[in-house]
Amino acid sequence: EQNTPIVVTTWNFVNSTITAWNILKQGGYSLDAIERGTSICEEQQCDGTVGFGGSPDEDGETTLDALIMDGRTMNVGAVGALRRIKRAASVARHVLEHTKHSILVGELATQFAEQMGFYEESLTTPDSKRLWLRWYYRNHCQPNFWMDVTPDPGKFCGPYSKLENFGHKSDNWIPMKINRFNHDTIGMVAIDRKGDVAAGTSTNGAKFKIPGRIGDSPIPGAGAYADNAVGGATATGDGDIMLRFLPSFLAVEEMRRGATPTQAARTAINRVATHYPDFMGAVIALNIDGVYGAACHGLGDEPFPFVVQDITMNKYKIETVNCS
Ligand code: SD4
Repeated sequence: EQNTPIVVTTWNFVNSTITAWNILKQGGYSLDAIERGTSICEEQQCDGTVGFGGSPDEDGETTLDALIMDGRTMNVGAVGALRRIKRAASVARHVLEHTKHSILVGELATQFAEQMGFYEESLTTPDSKRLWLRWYYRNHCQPNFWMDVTPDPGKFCGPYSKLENFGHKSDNWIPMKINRFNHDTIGMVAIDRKGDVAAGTSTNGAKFKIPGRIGDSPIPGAGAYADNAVGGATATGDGDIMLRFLPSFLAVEEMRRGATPTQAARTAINRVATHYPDFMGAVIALNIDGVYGAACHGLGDEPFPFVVQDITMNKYKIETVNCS
């Protein structure tokens, strides 16, 4: 008995799962489920770590990484460090559908998106500006500046003139999220009624990255991978480290060799941990029978949550896996 259609999503991105599920349950295509599911996260700025207005780079700009992979055709579309376009997942889909290429990056990916009819808009929000300002002054000024010093333009070491909306504790200071990663990518794997597997990711990457940095999320085999013959996988976590091991590809290959999804995800995570015991990350794997599993590392006592909905469930289910 197969549990397909099915969709699995990293973290607790419930709305994305519901959106994808609604497509799958009506007999829709897995690639559409992935595109729409990841897009809703971008629109709703899931957790501040997907879409516009999150993870500013060192210059304060938000850029987006996204990937979509079709396990039926083994076609891939991705964008890295996409600037000034909110809908990264859809741009990735356009790379897949309308080009013979796989990955477009930076300003030139923006140009492509515009040619495809997407419009430019700023990805900066008051929140992302405040985040950046806090980081900037912590790193460039007195260490405890944010805690106890009232801003005094004369004393600044940075470009105070840029600081309209300056977010000091006394007005609209927001605490930085310190648990978990400083970034939570959405990664999804879906199988539709026909048995077509698709996978994808979307993220605004790592906070305060060097401009130009892309993570694992837009890299096929790293952020996600799909193959109709086997299943799919997706990864989240310390992208700079994880992409060196192509954990999503590894998980799919492990399943191809007969591993269960849980074992496959564990093998992929362990491969990274062997070399980088302090890394933080998680992998979800799903096989073509609709069996899924996950593994994580470095989240401390916190379990890793992921969301599932398949044909046997009336409602999505949030599952968790312990990291040790
Ligand atoms: C990155 N892997 O850009 C992404 C971020 C992430 O959970 O997955 N966070 O490194």
